[in-house]
Amino acid sequence: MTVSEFPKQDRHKSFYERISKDNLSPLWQRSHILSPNSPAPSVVPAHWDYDGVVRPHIFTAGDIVSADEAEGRVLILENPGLPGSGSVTQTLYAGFQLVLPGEVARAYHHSQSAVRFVIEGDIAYTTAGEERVEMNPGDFLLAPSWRWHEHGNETEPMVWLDGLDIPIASFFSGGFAESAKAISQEKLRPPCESAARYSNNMLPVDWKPDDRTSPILRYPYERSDETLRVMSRGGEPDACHGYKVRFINPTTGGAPTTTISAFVQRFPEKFETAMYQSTDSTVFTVVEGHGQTKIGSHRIKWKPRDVFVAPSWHPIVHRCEKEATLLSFSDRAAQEALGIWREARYLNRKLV
Ligand code: GTQ
Repeated sequence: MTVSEFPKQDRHKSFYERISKDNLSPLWQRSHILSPNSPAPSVVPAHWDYDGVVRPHIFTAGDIVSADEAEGRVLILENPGLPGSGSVTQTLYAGFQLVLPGEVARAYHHSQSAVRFVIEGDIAYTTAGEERVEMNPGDFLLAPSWRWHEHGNETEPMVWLDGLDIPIASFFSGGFAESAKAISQEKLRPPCESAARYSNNMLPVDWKPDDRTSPILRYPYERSDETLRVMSRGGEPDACHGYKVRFINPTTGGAPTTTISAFVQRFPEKFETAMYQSTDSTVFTVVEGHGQTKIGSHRIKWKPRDVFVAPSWHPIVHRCEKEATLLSFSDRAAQEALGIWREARYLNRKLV
């Protein structure tokens, strides 16, 4: 019996079986993978309650493993929609890192870029490249690709949220890391030198960047707070975002790293945002205030130091009673560089 003599169903099936042995597959059976009507992420909305859940766990980790033993005492935030992946979104990794007083977390560099938001603790420090910077709650910090970095702490326990583009580097099979002997602290430039060199509306006269990442390693919360205070005194909040700014590489005006964008936003008292969606899945952390965010059909109630995730293209509505401030990061920089990023704004539930 030849294939054309089989009943139609069987004829298709036997054809598919035959071509699969030759590593071929019919697109017409799988066109949804190429052209879904809108993004269909596996990432799901998720929430980490810091004080009630994460804090007790990470301090237990502090009791049972040393920073050396753990090579960085970090609890990974794994998205429940991506079990086993070690990823918080399809493209980003996030982890809570605890550094206890007297500890130094190993010196390290890697092709992946890291951003950090300080969640709790008094002054700790991190070095990246040639500079040592202080870390305080609400600060946004960078460890750009291939810059050596280590973290140390002299006062009280500090916890920060790490955000890295590990899944992006893995996707391109471009993940490399090396560890080093301790960074010699004496050779480092004094703290905040890079802020004076590169973010005072001036640049050293013949300075040329090595890459597209920001030479600024610390964006202190006092500066973010000042900007948001001035903006909220002087104008109306954006319907979808409240008062929102993006952290930039001041030498280009672009995102601080080539892959990760980071933001801080403030909602005035009793504010409810208009519905918004964008293709970048976003990780939020709460600096101040209580509120809730509707993400698709999920409702997440948040408070200071919590972390939550809004997946790509899920409609988002934030609401708060008292004034609230959120930090966030996403892969928008990578998507914009690749021409993929898209957003939609709605007023009174109508696309505008
Ligand atoms: O600080 O370089 O949470 O390499 C995970 C991997 C932090 C870091 C993490 C890392 C780092």
